[in-house]
Amino acid sequence: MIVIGELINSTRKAIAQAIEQRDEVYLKDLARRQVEAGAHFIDVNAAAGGNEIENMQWLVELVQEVVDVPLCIDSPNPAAIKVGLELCRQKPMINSISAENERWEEVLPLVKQYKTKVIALCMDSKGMPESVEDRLRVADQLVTGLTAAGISEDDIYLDPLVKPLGVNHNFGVEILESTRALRQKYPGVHLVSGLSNVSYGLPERKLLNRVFMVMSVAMRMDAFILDPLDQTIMSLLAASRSLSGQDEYCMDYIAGVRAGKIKA
Ligand code: THG
Repeated sequence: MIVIGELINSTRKAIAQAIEQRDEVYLKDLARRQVEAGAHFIDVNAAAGGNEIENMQWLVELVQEVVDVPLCIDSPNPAAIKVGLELCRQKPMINSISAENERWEEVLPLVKQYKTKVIALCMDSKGMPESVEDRLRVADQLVTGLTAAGISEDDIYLDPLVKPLGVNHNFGVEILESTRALRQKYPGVHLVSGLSNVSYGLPERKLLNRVFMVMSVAMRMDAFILDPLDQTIMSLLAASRSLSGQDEYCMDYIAGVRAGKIKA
């Protein structure tokens, strides 16, 4: 199970402000705490406000001063992704490529040049996926294209693109069914989602995010972009991992409980 810590994202007001003010203490602390809480990658997004290129460079260096985990370089702008990758000390992940023509053409060369892992969004030039079938069709283009370009399945993280349940009551089921179908079709690729989109606009969002994570693990999703400082979601993730056959003799679960990291 792979955890991508989502908190250093400039779409959050506190982060945009901290980047703007060059608040090293706050941002370093957030990086450190996410890793201590169990994040395997730190997502770094500096896209909001101006000077994205400069901000990305500053942020990537800053985060690497305090943590040893690889980064997930998150930007709509390929030029910003490139400067971020250039500074990474460990094999990074790109967030993200998609089957949109321009995005594909601009990001694929970066995946190849920097030998990165990559999140591949199940969307194409027609826009967001509207059904399970849309996701399967686009996923096929993505996996075929990426593997043809020499990218190994282990470096591909398909993202079915979670949409808000508050907009349509079927959006949760659509993702769960997509996840199951994608796993069946591509046993060797990773499946990732940004959980918090599901709860957008609804009350008690953490409750929905947590339960959706557990349901997604049951469908064999194996990576999540989430808030690792939510101890409850991290405990549920560990329990879900054991319950879905990924923790022999429940060794990791038992060790986590003994260490005080996993709590009911
Ligand atoms: N897939 C991929 N990347 C993604 C997403 C995805 N990146 C963005 C997003 N979805 C996941 N990342 C975050 C980061 C922070 C927050 C939510 C998702 C967050 N939001 C606050 C909230 O939800 O209450 C609001 C902002 C604030 O704090 O000001 O913290 O699906 N590939």
